[in-house]
Amino acid sequence: MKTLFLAAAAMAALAASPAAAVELNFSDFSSTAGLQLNGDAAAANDGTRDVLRVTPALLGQSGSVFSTNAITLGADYSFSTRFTFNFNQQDDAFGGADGLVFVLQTNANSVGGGGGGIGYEGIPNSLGVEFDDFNNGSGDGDSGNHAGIDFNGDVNSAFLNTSLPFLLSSGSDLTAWIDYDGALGNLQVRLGNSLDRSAATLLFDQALTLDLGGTDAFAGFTSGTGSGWANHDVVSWTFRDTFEPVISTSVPEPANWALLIMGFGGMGAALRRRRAFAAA
Ligand SMILES: [Ca+2]
Ligand SMILES: [Ca+2]
Repeated sequence: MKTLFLAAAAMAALAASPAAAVELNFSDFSSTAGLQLNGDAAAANDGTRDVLRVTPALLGQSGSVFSTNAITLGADYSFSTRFTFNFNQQDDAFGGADGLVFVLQTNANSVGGGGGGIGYEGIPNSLGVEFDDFNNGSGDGDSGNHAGIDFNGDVNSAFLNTSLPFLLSSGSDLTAWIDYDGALGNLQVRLGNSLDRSAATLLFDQALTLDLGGTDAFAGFTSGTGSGWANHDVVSWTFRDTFEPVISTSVPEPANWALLIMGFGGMGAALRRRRAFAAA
């Protein structure tokens, strides 16, 4: 009975939370249905996982991936996204280049260029949030390990964070959360080494009013390599057309309720064990 009550409470909590009208959700990229892959971008297997390789570890590559269809955002452009990424197989001379950019733009599902521009340079009517592991000079804050908020295809970032808590080119998975609350006019970017948003580091908490010149937007990623290179892999990705930060690993499917209920049961058992331990 207690288990049933907890499950009912969890369902009520889910029903009360705001629902995105459009949600792209890729737990992996065994299928890229719904995505337009451009240039050197391709689905790939990294040895254990099916990933979205926006650029491969080769000289002078450029790639982009966008939602095939435009996503109609609200007038205030609110959105939330989370993605896990991995830069690997860096070149020996430069230790990897040039990085990955999350891009929201209103042009087409096929835009994007290469090199130091990280595939983002020259895309008008766009927001780019870049994770850049190659120092191209002052526009990069003279940093080879930084994040930036970019507008309209300009890789000289409007806002920079050169104190990242992790090395982008370490070869380990990192997860980014980008949440734009258009009603408040506030963009937050987080970076963590797990799927726990609450444990991630807040890189940007930036007041800004987004204007993409239209509300039918394509969401996706760009990347580029030059004389230095790496595989720039997106491992998983969720995008929502509302401000609705991705907190949990996923919203449970009906088939997973049994597992969830077992989980609640397990939690109760753990609590009981803890109480017993504390009392001892
Ligand atoms: Ca750079
Ligand atoms: Ca940069």
